[in-house]
Amino acid sequence: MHFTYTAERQRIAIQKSGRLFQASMDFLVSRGLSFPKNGRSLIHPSDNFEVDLLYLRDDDIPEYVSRGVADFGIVGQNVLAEKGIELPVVSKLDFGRCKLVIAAPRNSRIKEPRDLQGRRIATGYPKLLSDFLAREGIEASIVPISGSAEITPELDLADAICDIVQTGATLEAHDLVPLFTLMESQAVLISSPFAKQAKDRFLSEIGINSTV
Ligand code: PRT
Ligand code: ZN
Repeated sequence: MHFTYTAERQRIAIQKSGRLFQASMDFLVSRGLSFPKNGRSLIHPSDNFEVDLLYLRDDDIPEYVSRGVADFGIVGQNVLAEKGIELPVVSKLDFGRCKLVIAAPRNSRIKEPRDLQGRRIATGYPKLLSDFLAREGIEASIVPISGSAEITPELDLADAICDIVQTGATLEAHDLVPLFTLMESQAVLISSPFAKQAKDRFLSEIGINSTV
């Protein structure tokens, strides 16, 4: 299938699969958009709006939106902040709530952030962690990983971790204790900096007022 891009046709980037996928779909459906059930190619046209969904890794959503390849995106504030890409936030969406925390093993001597001096911290959020350490004047070694940070202290890859927590069950399961919250996060609707009029028209058609 070939898609002809017109200024009026809106592209919305959402997570292809994972924790935000279903809630993102539910949100769009709640605004009146409908999508035929046939398969999930990477571009999914709506059958009642001039809208295509783009299914992406959540980490790629800010880049696509900042370049105007997608007009809108739904992504966690944690991912947006880690990418360091400044984009207009149309609305907070009140799902995907979580926290980015630093945690250390219960039996470790690390009890507060300054105890991290000279230690190794595993994280999938190296930018947010290094910003925090710089602000606090702490020199620590960041061990960049892309997931499962909770396992790294018991494997002696790191002395502490900086990762997302929701219920706290995963920290608990690995005998880790949260020391400090770097940020609270929820899913947000972000918008590209281009073609503002067409986007505003679309937002008013689906009854969204910018709340941020
Ligand atoms: O494949 P893709 O790159 O798109 O997905 P992903 O694996 O990077 O992300 P995914 O689907 O795990 O999460 C997408 C977004 O959901 C995150 O960026 C957050 O904004 C949000 N979110 C909400 C969470 C959680 N809750 C969450 N609990 N993201 C991850 N977790 C993980 C966390 O990393 C940890 O391993 O769940 C574990 C902790 O959960 P609790 O409940 O045991 O504390
Ligand atoms: Zn991701």
